[in-house]
Amino acid sequence: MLKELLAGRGVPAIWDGTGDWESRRREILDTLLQEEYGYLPPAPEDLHFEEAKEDYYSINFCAGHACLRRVVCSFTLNGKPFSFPFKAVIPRNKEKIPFFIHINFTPDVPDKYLPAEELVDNGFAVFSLGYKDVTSDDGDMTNGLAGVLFDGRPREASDPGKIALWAYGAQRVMDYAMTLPELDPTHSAVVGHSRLGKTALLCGATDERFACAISNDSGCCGAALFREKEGETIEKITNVFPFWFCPGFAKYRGLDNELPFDQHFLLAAMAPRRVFVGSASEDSWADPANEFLSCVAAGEVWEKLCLPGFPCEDSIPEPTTAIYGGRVGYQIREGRHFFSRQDWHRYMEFLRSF
Ligand code: GTR
Repeated sequence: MLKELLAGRGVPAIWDGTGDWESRRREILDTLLQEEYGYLPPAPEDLHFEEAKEDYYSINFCAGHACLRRVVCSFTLNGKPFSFPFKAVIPRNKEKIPFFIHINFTPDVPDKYLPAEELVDNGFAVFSLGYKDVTSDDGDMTNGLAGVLFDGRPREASDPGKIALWAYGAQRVMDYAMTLPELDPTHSAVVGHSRLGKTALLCGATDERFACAISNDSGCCGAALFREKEGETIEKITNVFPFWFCPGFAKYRGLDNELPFDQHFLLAAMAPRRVFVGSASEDSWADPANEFLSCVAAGEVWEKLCLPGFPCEDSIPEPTTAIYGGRVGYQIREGRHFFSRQDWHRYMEFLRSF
């Protein structure tokens, strides 16, 4: 029934299972970067990290069960220097620590969207990046990473929007995480809420070091299929937030039901790695049903790779449901657009499930 529903809506097939998945993966990623998000900047030069000295606050963080590290990342891009801060919360005296790289609205740790102590108590490390420390959330392309990259020139059709730049920042945090031997990169996830859920999916899709990408209530241009979507559409999102995307994306306004790709391409770009999508029952602007259907459509790729894809029933789930056991996972909780403790527990559960 769900497969027929998707076919009836004209959701494009991702892969026929012939040839090499990795080259097809690169093709679908290329489509998404060229048409929607813009290409991420090239690799940084002279990348280095500076850790602030521990103080009373950082030593006693989480009753001393974890250290809170304030780190500054610096590099050269486009011949110009750039730096941004982030925070790391790492359980003490542990090995093979699973971890999240959290792209957040504020640099604060803890934060309403980041129950850091609870993650530590469950054995997880978390890195948190305040997205505006990478570049502002508006059409100003002269500050932060955007300023360094564009240097005052106008953006071209496939130049990155802000989502791609925030994703690039989170990849630099991963560069730092990879230097810490106590962490377990096979249980690493990039995670974000809403616009930063869109960012987390793009970040994971374009960087194979992330074992998994997790989006919370990411909706339009995140996990949700455009076709027959409730709430936000391409026209609505590009009217208010044109700067999140590449300039060329505006040509798809009004074409949500016809465009040559859809958001299941973004989920599938994680294959053969893992992806987890979270929805909230009252978040009709994001459209939980279309976030779920996107997982159904993407799951086929893993099945064609002879891996467990998306093990769901043949119907749209009621809240509260969580689907584990495949390389694509999904959960819907009751309530509104928010990154809740309950959501975090589901994501920790997913990372524990493999
Ligand atoms: C809304 C936007 C959504 C979502 C949300 C958020 O205004 O329309 O796509 O990203 O913001 O980030 O909180």
